[in-house]
Amino acid sequence: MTIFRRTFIASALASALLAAPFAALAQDIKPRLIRFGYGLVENSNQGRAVKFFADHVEKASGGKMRVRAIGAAALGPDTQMQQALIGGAQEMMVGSTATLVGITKEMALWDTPFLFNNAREADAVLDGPVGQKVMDRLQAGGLVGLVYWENGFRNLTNSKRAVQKLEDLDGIKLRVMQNNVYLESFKTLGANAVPMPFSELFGALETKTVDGQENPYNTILSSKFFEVQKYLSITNHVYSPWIVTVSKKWWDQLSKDEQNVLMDAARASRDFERKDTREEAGRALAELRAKGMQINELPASESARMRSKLSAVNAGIAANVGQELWNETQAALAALRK
Ligand code: TK8
Repeated sequence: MTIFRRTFIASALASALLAAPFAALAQDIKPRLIRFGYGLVENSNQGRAVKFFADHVEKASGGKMRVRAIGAAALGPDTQMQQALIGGAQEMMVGSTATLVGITKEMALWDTPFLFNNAREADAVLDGPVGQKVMDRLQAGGLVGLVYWENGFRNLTNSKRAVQKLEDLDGIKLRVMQNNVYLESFKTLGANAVPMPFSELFGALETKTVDGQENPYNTILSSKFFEVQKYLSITNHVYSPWIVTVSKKWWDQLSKDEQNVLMDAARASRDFERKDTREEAGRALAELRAKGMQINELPASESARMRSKLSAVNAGIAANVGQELWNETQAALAALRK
């Protein structure tokens, strides 16, 4: 027998011995199922980005990790999904940072009116050390934050009248996210602010339980708010991020490789989502006009009044998130504006 043959037999024997238990094992290893919940409809910037993430994960893991994307708040509104993640009953979600303040008070930083002047500033701060610091605080609450996506600059819609000046908001019943900064901000502006989960919003607008709401153009379009709202007033009063989160309970059970697959896919989805969202926002306004919405831009003088009135909430936010974090954010912005 040649050396070659002997080695061949030995290795064939070894594989035969190994193959039996391995085959049994392979059958036991079902793909890891990731239930990924979100609030908007499938045909939205949020839905498209979740789909992108899902495809990326399946490809990168060779099918060993599967993402089941569940949109339209079918797993419940943001706050309910957050609790499911913390308890380990759901693996992932994407939602507004604003609804996370009950878990991580520092998230209120992103609710600061007029914090960012443009998307470049938002990307730099959210993806930089300040954004990371705020995201890391989620871990103490049982969540792992992966990346920020763009929800976008928010604008006002309502069924009563065009908002041309601050006084036009008087008495308008305006749905806001379940978040104190939003509540205070719109009370300060004279509206009758009503906190409500996003999943109830369309119905509330339709039945006139509320007169208006505020969200980026993309959402006004994808959620068909144009069907129940006549006026759109361009205010850009705050930049709103979304954040992709994972159940920490579940994350801690993953291998380093599996965690890396999710992190890489999250980063790729962030780039995809921001590009897609910005492209859509660019044409959404024209589409909303074509759908019959009456659109007005707030005159510069009123915009300035709005800004100065809203600055009254800043001290409260700084105290709440911590003066040090507030100062760090302002310093980062000052550096970007130099
Ligand atoms: C979608 C929400 C939405 C947010 C809101 O689940 O609640 O108004 O802007 O994007 O997170």
